[in-house]
Amino acid sequence: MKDPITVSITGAAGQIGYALLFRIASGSVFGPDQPVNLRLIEIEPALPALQGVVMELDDCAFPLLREIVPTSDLAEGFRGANWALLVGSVPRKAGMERGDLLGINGKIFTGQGQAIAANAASDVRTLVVGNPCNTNALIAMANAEGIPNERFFAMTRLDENRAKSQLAAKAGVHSSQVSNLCIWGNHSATQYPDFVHAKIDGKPVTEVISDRAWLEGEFITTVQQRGAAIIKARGASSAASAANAALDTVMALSQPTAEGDWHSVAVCSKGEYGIEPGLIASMPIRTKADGSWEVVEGLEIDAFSQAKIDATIAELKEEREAVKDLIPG
Ligand code: NAX
Repeated sequence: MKDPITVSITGAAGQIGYALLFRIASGSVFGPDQPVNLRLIEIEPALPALQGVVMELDDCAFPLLREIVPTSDLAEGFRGANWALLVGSVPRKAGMERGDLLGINGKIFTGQGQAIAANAASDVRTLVVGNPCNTNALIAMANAEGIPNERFFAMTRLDENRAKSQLAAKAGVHSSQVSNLCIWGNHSATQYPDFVHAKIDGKPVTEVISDRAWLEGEFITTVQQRGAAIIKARGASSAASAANAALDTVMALSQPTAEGDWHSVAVCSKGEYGIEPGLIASMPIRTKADGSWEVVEGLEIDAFSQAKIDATIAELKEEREAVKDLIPG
């Protein structure tokens, strides 16, 4: 049996946490021979609810689950973490401006970045799910001295999965036949789901779906607004699909990407595609056999796509400006 892997999860008593933990503990993420330790981090008022989740984890008697540590202490919560999944954050409430939310949540991620740097395992990788996830990841990264920038990620996989599902439905195929779907930029309503490079059964989507007006219009807005549509229908924000996408991201970053394909995740730009270095922006990513990753370079960006990418990158710059006091140096 392998040594256990340690996964720290913030917001573990929340709805995404509830949909995440049991799949990790069951072995369906890290494999049937990989024992797991869970370190579950919550704010103090949520510790009783978290205790209930721990009781349920106990009641599953998962063979691979070694240790469960529920805590509100960040040092204890991130101790020895190989993966840190930062899900917890404060939801936007009525009357709150976007800038207020950035400020409130930003403060959470300075402390978490510092605690990860001080306590996690030397190979720790951090995936931020809590919104605004790109900018929260930027803050955590900037405050995690000594951890390489390439180990910080923000989740856009839910957007990728949503886009694949929309394209598949329009083309009358299964979503598994859609590949090379890149979400560019911010996980927000400005994101650009790139249909130009996406493929269906290896053919450009634009050859399979001739309705260009739909691709440039309804397709993009449906993906951008899908979160709001789920809230309207369900009365609560996406949870199971978000948890599923977080686990898809962890798995996509843990195993080599299929030849010729890529996956979407927001990473720290080094200037690829003219995106300002240092921003956490979603791009097409390939995971290599040695476990490292690279941005897929050399894609030709047409004028339509460039305008969309410029808009979402401009928003990321505005967000960074709004939290500049939380970014050291
Ligand atoms: P919930 O409100 O159900 O759960 C959040 C949990 O985080 C709560 O239990 C709360 O006590 C905890 N929390 C708050 N501050 C914390 C802190 N400082 N440390 C530790 N825990 C803390 O929200 P849920 O539906 O689970 O969503 C979590 C986050 O995911 C939200 O920010 C949400 O906006 C974001 N999402 C991100 C998505 C993405 O694609 N990147 C999609 C889904 C989701 O909307």
